[in-house]
Amino acid sequence: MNSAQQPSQPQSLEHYWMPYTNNRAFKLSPRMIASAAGMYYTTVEGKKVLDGLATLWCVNAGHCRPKIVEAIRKQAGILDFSSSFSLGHPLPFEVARRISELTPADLDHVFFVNSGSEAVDTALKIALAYHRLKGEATRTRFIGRERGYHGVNLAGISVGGVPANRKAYGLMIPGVDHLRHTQDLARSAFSRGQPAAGAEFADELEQRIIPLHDASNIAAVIVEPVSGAGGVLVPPQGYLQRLRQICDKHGILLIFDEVITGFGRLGKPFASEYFGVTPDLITFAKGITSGTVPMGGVIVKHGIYDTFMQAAGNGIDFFHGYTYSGHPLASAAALGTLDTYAEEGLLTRAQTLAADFEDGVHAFKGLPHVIDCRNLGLIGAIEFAPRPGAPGARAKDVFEKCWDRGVFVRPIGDNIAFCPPLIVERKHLDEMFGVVADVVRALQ
Ligand code: PXG
Ligand code: PLP
Repeated sequence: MNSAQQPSQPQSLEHYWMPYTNNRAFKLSPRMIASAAGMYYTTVEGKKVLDGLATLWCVNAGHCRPKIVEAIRKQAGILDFSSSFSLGHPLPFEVARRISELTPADLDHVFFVNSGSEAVDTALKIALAYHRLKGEATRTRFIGRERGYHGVNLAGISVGGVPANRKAYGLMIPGVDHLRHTQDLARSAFSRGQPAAGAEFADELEQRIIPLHDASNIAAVIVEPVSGAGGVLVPPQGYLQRLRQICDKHGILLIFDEVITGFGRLGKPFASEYFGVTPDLITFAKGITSGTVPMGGVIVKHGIYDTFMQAAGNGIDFFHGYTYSGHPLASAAALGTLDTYAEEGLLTRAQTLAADFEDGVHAFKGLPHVIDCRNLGLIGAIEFAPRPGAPGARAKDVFEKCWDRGVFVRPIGDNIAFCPPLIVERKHLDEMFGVVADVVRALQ
């Protein structure tokens, strides 16, 4: 087969080691996508499937949108690749400028990478180097949070808090502590939007972690404003504000990992604006190209960028970068995506649908085995009591039956997550929640 031939079915499933997949099960019974448009996939068998998770929380503009497709197509014939290591080409400069227009005031410099995982490791390295440049080289510890997901690189899983992603990897990076997660079923199950109780979970930073390690040894706290892959946990009211205050008081950088929440998920370009809490660094990926070409990045405050510039003398200011940082195809895809978001108002569109979405998520209350419903903007989840002796089995059953009925949603432990493309319409929400509810009503 040559690259011009599109396979309808591959000749062999053997050689591709699929990521985050039960390869044996998949290869016995593959779910194979042939194409996609707007809100729907088409499988190789010709079945349409509604994309209820923006694929992996990333296809915010919907699939195969004309402006994005055209931008990539055109760029491939103009400049296929040129490095950003001491050379340049115009596109990533423009992408960075456009991003800085969307961020809170002085978050105005962007370092490009190719994924969320690389964004996280880059942000942590910036934090270390920054403190060192400021004469505070003892600030080397990081504070993550239980159930946090910060990608799969060694630093990311170290600050991350999803046990399955950590247990096989030994020591990872040292010097990491974790805040407790913010889920509190006893007080806050079935909260609509942000739970009223739980701001005090942030006090653990000041009451346990800082006294234990001393602030002078802590570089940064990294959290997702709304945790996604850890099960969609919405922060309690006042919690993020409290984290910000404590970090400020103790000279600790605050990193918001906005790989999922960035680019419109909550009805603002970034969750930082939605919550009115400004971190020192923001990591992003996914939505910057609506999933079309890999790209991610770190947005830093002016003062952080300046510190590097002033300290560098005549040399390189940051000994870090990926071959494909600022790749022309990714940058073109980003510009096509940002144009699409702007023309269609997608970065604020979640606001107009959030109430319907919330009603849809909370309509699961009272259905068999449902112990929690959570939502904010256009992200949400329902949680089942675990089937005795088989944790995760209920969500997996729901996922499989929904797929068979033409709706894609994601099982995470005993949760089903919803995160539709931002072009979603009321009729798609009805279809998605309708099919999932039918399946849940019959759930054992
Ligand atoms: N940070 C956050 C908050 C993420 O959600 C990453 C970093 C890593 O991004 P990359 O591009 O390296 O995958 C993510 C990615 C899941 C799932 O299980 C979630 C993600 C990726 C893949 C699967 O729901 N989030
Ligand atoms: N490994 C080797 C041998 C390399 O030469 C490079 C880059 O030059 C890398 C890894 C890192 O690759 P990337 O820059 O795509 O992350």
